Amino acid sequence: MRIGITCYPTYGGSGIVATELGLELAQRGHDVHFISNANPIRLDSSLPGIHYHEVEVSNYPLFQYPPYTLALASRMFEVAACYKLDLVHVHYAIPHSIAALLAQQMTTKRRLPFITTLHGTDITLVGADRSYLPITRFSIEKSDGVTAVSTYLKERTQDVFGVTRPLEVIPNFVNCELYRPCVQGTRESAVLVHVSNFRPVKRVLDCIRILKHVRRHVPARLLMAGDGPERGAAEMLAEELDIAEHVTFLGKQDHVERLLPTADVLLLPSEMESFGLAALEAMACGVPPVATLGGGIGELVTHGQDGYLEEVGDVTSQAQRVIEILSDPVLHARLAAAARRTAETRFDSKRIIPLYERFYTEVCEGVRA
Ligand code: GMT
Repeated sequence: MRIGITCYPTYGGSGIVATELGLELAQRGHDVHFISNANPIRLDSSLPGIHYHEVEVSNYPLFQYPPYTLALASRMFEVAACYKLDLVHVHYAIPHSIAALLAQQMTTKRRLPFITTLHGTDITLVGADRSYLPITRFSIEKSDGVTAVSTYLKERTQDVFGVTRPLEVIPNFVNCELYRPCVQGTRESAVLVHVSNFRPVKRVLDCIRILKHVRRHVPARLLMAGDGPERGAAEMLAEELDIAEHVTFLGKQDHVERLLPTADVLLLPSEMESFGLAALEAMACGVPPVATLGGGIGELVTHGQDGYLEEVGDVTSQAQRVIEILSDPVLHARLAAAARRTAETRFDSKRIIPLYERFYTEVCEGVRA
């Protein structure tokens, strides 16, 4: 098939999922055209079957806000026409879904179906903002197919927007050949890792507080991978709690598959995760997550079996779980093996990509609406 993919090209779960999906589809013989305002991170557009089309947004002084959605719709329309795309698949509803709807309406000579994949904050935060709610609901209703990355997100979408149209759950995936455990050498201290875009919803300050608790019982250090608005506050807190020398802020990382296997535990203390891709990537590397209850993460992590889930904000309980894991090598090995097994048996890209392929075929045949 010839597939157009639009996503946010920056660091963030939806862009990563879209990019990995495109790369996997290209490997399976599809022709994949990324349409975005920058080359998505993790995308090597020189690979066979991968194409990248940049969206230029003119910044005419009259425009207080450059009309990106219109530029994107125009580019989608052009790419769809020139490369005879069979469908357009947009990741993150706002504003990509509306741009795809415009491109579809501009394509008058044939049918150009589009699929919207809902990722999380497009529904839970941004989509539920009064100013975006009607247009997000409209674009969901007008999509030829809609997928959500968890059952939780599907149900939130139904509740928040009152949509009755079918929503398909296709969970996120991980390439278990790329993300895999590595043999640990002996170390002086245990390694905790956190990977995110450091937005308030991630509660990165809790990672620092957890480390403070943990270090009262076990020597440990914390690797903070990523960047974003809360990084400065996290750096300050590490100083205030007198543990700055045990926290390393790595900034944005292009190869988390090399970083994750070096850790013992992943911290994911988020306010809410519709799925929790960072947890899945860690699990594939045999790194058990200590994460928070609520959202869709319970569809991935089974408490006590392949990781732990505690209440949001309860840093004492989260730290206690970390201490348990780090103090008991047998427990750690059991959780690590189970985490890897979960990734392999339920979320490996080999299992999930065919679900997208089948969905594409059904949408193109008009079976889904
Ligand atoms: O809000 C973010 O953290 C970024 C966001 C995105 O769309 O880039 O992440 C969401 O999508 C990921 C991929 O599907 C999910 O794994 C994350 O759980 C989800 N984030 C939230 O729900 C907060």
